[in-house]
Amino acid sequence: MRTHTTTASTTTTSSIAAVRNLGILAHVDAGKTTVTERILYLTGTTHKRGEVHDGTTVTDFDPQERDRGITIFAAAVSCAWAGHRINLIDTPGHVDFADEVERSLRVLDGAVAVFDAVAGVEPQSESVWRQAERHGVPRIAFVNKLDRAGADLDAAVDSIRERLHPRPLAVQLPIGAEESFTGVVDLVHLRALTWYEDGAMAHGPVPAHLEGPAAERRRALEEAVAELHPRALEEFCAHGTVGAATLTAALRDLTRTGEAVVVLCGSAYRNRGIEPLLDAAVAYLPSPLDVPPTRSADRTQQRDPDPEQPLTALAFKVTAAPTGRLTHLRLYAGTLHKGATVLDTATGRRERVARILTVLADRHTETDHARAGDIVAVVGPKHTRVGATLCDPDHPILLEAPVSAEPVVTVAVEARRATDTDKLAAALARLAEEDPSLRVATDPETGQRTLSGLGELHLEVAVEKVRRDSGIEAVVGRPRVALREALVEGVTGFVHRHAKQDGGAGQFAHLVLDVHPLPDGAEAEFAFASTVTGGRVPREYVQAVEAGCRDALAEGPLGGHPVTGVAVTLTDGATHPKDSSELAFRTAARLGLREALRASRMHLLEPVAEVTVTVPEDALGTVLGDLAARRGHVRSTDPGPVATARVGALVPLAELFGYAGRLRGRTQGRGTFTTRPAGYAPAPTPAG
Ligand SMILES: Nc1nc2c(ncn2[C@@H]2O[C@H](COP(=O)(O)OP(=O)(O)OP(=O)(O)O)[C@@H](O)[C@H]2O)c(=O)[nH]1
Ligand SMILES: [Mg+2]
Repeated sequence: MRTHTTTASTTTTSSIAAVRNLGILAHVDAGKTTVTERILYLTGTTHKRGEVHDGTTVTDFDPQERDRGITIFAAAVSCAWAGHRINLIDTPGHVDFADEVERSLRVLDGAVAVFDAVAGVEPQSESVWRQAERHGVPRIAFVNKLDRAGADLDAAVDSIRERLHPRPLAVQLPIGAEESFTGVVDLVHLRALTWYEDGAMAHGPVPAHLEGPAAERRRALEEAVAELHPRALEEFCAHGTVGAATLTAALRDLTRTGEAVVVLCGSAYRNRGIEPLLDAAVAYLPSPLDVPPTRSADRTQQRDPDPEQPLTALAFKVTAAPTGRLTHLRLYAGTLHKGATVLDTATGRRERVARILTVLADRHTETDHARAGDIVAVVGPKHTRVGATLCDPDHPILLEAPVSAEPVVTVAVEARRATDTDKLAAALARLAEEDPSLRVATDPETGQRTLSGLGELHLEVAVEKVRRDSGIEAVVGRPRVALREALVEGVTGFVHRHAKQDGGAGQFAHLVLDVHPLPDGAEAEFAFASTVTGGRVPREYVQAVEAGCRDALAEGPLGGHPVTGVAVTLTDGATHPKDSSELAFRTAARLGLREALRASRMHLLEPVAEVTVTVPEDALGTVLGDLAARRGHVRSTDPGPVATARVGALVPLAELFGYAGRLRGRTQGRGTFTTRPAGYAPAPTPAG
């Protein structure tokens, strides 16, 4: 039977249970944007299939995304499938844009993790998987690119089991391989789904040559599910099998609890496997009703996904669009009407929502209201920042804002024409408002303006965006990494007496501090305790001491870098009846800890990255030599797919500037590499 599946995009259902807010997550180039593009085509949202390499996809609409062939900004699109409304966010895979993924995950209820069938689980897939795990976002897996030479579903499933989740459950069996991959056996319904060259799907019986393997795998699936799910187990024990309905229900439960990961497969590029992926997303991933109610940041208030409750929304993205400033919102409770006044809880500012838009990447459709569970964009709010809560002014609530990654790379940026200096500053500030992982500052020593971000590419894209958007040419300095300072060995019983008597009220504070490194792997970067007894230092002053210590940690003795991993204990102190004050204690702590750090043994820390280099086997020696010259520690060398070797190494970020070009040169363009942040490690002490 040949079926052309193009559902009209007008299919809507009013029920929140029929909404799916999904993210597409993966390593660079796994095919997220292509999967998204095919979903939009199949759901009738678009009428042609765009390609990443032609720069014609819906979600990679930024000119830089089109030129570079990668996703940079998370893009939201809405579509309809089988009576469900699907709000989809296509996220970037490159590690420099991980903050976009983080902000998206904050507002998603489920995700599709895409894997390359040749490469299996790649480093950044692992990172985004853990990110999703931290947010409690349930996932299904889509093993893409089954048409590629060397594609292997079983190997990809094994790598998921080894690196991500102990229970991947493949619910499909590919029909044909590589060039001749034409369809899948749906193991839940024991039927074949095959695709014609034009992308139309056909249902049919399981091909005779696959009947045996399909039955075997179905059995294995039933056993695995029965092991995890009581109702499936009951049916399995009573009848010796588990029916399709029970399997589906059990897989849904196991997906939502995170006990198992459903794995599907296909080739987005060749238009194969997308319909069952959509069906699985609808069947297994949660609706806004299936996720826990939203709680305020301080945990004192709770809102259910109910359109009748007071409006509760989170601004997860702010973008400048030709139509004006767009604030992207996830509604957690209540109904938002066009023209409404909302409260930005953190700032206390009221904002008017002039228009509400359903988003299709860079195109929008107006709507007059949005309800709990929806993802929409609004025009009107002028000052709302990323991470702000917008709510009913009569029922204020503050949601937890997404946490932004700390920038690790800094460049000096100067306008090429002196007359552009102010314009450049304004443009950079606007950019940092849209992307909180970018920071603009002024170097106190040189007076130069600096831009900090998560990597070289991040900064390059930012500067290029300013050039394209406002025509301002900038001169960019050499990238520098953000260093930190840490203790090697601290001091005990360090005495600091702060006494100032220069007319008027004096200042007096006497402190005794123990200063030690925090144990490795400690969560916090600073710990403070007081063991002072007998009220020798009143409680308010103890708090002032803690604040003063934090002040001191902003600039370490080695080079004014932030100090991390410090535990301070206030062991004793004394006050003066007239001259002691909170200010005196705060100042004393700041100066005292600064001195104590100078008296301690300290070292510099630099950011390091976990690097995975995939190179042709014959170039392995050169690449290893080069990594060593870059102070890299090679941790693993494994055979990769198709006559390649895969090297895992820990390399200081500072040594990775320009590595892309170098690797291309040394491998005649055949080597690729990916990085991900791996924290900080001791840096060599500068000579002198
Ligand atoms: N052979 C093959 N190539 C594919 C398939 N899906 C995507 N590609 C190609 O892989 C490349 C990367 O695809 P994208 O969709 O941009 O991947 P992405 O995951 O969105 O990449 P980033 O957003 O940059 O992380 C493009 O050249 C696609 O045409 C597939 O199923 N088979
Ligand atoms: Mg993409």
